[in-house]
Amino acid sequence: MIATSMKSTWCPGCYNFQILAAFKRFIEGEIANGKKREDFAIVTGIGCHAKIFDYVNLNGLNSLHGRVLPTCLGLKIGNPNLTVFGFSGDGDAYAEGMEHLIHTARYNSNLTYVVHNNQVFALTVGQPTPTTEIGFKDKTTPEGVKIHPLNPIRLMLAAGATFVARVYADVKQIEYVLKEAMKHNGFSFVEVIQPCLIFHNDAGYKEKIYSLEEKGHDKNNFDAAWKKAGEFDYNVVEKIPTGIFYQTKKDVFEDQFEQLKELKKKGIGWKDINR
Ligand SMILES: Cc1ncc(C[n+]2csc(CCOP(=O)(O)OP(=O)(O)O)c2C)c(N)n1
Repeated sequence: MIATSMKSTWCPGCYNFQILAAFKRFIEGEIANGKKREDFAIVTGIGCHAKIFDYVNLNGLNSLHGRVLPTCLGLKIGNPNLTVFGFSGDGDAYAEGMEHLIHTARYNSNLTYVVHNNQVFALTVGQPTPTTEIGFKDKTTPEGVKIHPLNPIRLMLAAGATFVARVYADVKQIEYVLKEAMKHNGFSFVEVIQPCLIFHNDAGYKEKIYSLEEKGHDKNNFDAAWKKAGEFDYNVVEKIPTGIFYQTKKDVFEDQFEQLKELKKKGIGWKDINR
């Protein structure tokens, strides 16, 4: 069973439930196709998103705020054969964890990073993050946000990420992109637009979503990806492209060190580690 018996403490109707459902379906599918639970590891940061750790029966670490990616990297160095998934909120990924995000994209370690982007620090009751729109008000920012938000898709393209995707919090879309991300040999960045029903008004986002694939976007074309990434600046919501913006091949971190290559060949598993 991939589900745990933990009672969920997410708000009723939270879109994190969609991410959890998609991830569980994806893992169950992989297990049905012959993978073992022990082949996977998950790492989470701190925040509402991080509770996914309690609801999925897989090995891993509920780590520190902003430190998901170095923890994922550590797991890959310890056992390069593990299939590793990291989960962060937008605060976790783009504020506290920003330096790790850039360098992990640059390293191109073979792992998948899922960012639950609700455009607020939700667990600490709704402070603005680097992707909050101008004018957003809360108790810490009574005059409203004045600084233009960051565009994480463009950031990832610029940092050299080899798989860059954004999806809406829809179970089918997430499951599809997780499968593609897992097949990809390198760092896969997957942002999920995850409306926060309590602290961020995302009304109307769903109507602005469109699929890059359906519009014939060429995911191997960097310039086309850059252009598409500019269509939604996280500030003004006119249209939100979703799907795989960019995918390319580049040397993978784990394949560039003799010791890691040897570990990979040996195929170490939990048996060897527990000895
Ligand atoms: C180093 C550090 N700074 C701040 C905090 C306080 N803190 C706990 S959860 C949280 C907000 C998390 O927001 P986000 O990463 O966007 O995740 P969400 O709750 O929205 O899913 C913060 C700031 C912390 N635990 N550790």
